Amino acid sequence: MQLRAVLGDITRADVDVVVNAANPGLLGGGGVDGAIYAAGGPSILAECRGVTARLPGGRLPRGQAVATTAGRLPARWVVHTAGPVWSASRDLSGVLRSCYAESLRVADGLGARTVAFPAISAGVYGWPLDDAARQAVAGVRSVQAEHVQEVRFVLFGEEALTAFEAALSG
Ligand code: AR6
Repeated sequence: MQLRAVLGDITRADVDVVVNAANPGLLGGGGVDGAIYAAGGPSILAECRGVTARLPGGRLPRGQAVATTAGRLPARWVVHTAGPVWSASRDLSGVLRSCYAESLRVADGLGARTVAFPAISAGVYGWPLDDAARQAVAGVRSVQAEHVQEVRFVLFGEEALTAFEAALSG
């Protein structure tokens, strides 16, 4: 599995699976989530409603992942995962690594060859970028994928790119 980091808008990524930095309700929001729903069209939200209706309490636990189709995005599927909100007093890094590992497992189960990830939890959820990048790389590397050949971190801004390049070379 090849891992690389690039600058770009994840909604435009030419990959089989785009991972969404969602929230447990899966009903949309800002950041990556808002951009995916806006660019992909209403079918993604409609599928998410069906998914949450089958989940206990109507919520996706943080660190887990579920797939929908991708509407009008270039990707075939969106894998939705809810990251942890940054906490200075509690170590939730295992939950963040799990977002990457579980999303990759779901993507691999669909037969995806290419997967694009954003910097989960590093926006609205406030996770410091350098550590978010380290957890991302560790989470992806913890999985032995059968089908996925390329994991692409698609990032907003030079600061994020630098953080992910450092994590990838570490
Ligand atoms: N392509 C690539 N990266 C992006 C894009 C994009 N189109 N848009 C933002 N980023 P965030 P979170 C970067 O806030 O922290 C939503 O309301 C952004 O600069 O999208 O996990 C959800 O519904 C940052 O580096 O995700 C949840 O409630 C990174 O992607 C909550 O926000 C992640 O930022 C999730 O917060």
